[in-house]
Amino acid sequence: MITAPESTLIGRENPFAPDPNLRIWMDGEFVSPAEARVSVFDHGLLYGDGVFEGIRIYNGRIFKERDHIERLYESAKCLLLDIPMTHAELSRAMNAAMEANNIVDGYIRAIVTRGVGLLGISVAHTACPSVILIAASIQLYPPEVYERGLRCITAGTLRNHPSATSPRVKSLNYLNNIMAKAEAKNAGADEAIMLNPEGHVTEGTGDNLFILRRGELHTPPASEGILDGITRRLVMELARQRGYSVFESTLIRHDIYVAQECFLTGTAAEIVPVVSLDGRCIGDGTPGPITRQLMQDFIAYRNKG
Ligand code: PXG
Repeated sequence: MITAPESTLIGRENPFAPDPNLRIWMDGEFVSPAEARVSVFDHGLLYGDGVFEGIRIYNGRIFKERDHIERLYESAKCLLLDIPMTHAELSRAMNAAMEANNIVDGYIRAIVTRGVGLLGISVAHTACPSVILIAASIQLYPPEVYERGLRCITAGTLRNHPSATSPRVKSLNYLNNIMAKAEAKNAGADEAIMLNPEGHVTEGTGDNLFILRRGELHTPPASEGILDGITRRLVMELARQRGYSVFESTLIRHDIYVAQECFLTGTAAEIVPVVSLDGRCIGDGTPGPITRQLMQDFIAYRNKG
C-alpha cells in the first residue's frame, strides 16, 4: 500500500490569514478570501508577470484615483498587457470594492496579472488577464516613527537599470526592493535607500526620497530609475506652494550625508522623516522643521478630501 508522505505542511495555521469577512473583487464578482484564489498556471505567479497599484482611501474617497488608474494602465502598456476594462469600469469596480467592505479609511490594492496560460514565458501563451481588487485596512509605520524618524542604510541590492524593465513600471516583481528591505532589517535599520547601477540615489524600497540642502528641496528625476510616485508629485506641489524651490537632481549618497533634512514619500507612509543614513546623522539627527511642515500640509490636504 502506498501512503502519503508525512508532511508538516498540511493543516498549518497561517498567523497572517486575511480577515474572512473581506469581500474581494475578482474578475467582475465579489468572493470571500477563501474563494479568492489564483491558478498555479497564472503567469502572475509563475513569472511575476503583472502590474499593481496601492491606493489610499481617506474619508470614504479614493485618493488620487485618476493618477493611480493612469499609472496602472501605463505600467500595463509597457508590459504589453491589455487590462480588460476601461478606466471608468475600473473606477466603478474600485468604488464598489470600497463600499462592499465599508472602508472609510483604508487601502485598495489593484492587481492585474497576465492570467492563466501555458508553462512558458511567451505573452502569446496567455489570453485572459485577471483583475483583482482588495479593499482593506493598511499596515502603517507606527506613530513613533514619525516622531523619531527612520534610520536608513544604503542597500547593496540595486534598483533595476532603467533599460531593463523600468522601475517606472509598478510590476509584480518586487524582489530587488524586498531584498533591500531585508538588508535593512538584518542591519538593524528601519529602511534601505537604493542606488541605481551608476551609484546614484534612487529611492527607498517603497517610497520616494527628498533632501533639503541650502534651503532647496531635491528629489531624483524619474530618469534615474525610480517609481514616479504620486505622493512625490503632490509633495513637490505642496512645497512649491510654501515657496520652496524644488529640483529634480541627480543625487549621490554624499548629498544625503550632508543634507539638512531628508524624508520619504509614498502612499502608505505619506511623508516620513529620515534621520540617519549609514550611521551619519542627517541635520541634527531629528526630523527637520521643513519636513514637519510638509507633513502637516500633507495631512491638511488629504483631510480636505
Ligand atoms: N517607490 C516605490 C518603489 C514604490 O513601490 C513609491 C515609490 C511611492 O509611490 P506613490 O505613488 O505611492 O507615492 C512606491 C509605492 C505596498 C505598497 O502595499 C507599496 C507602494 C504603495 C502602496 C502600497 O507594498 N509603493
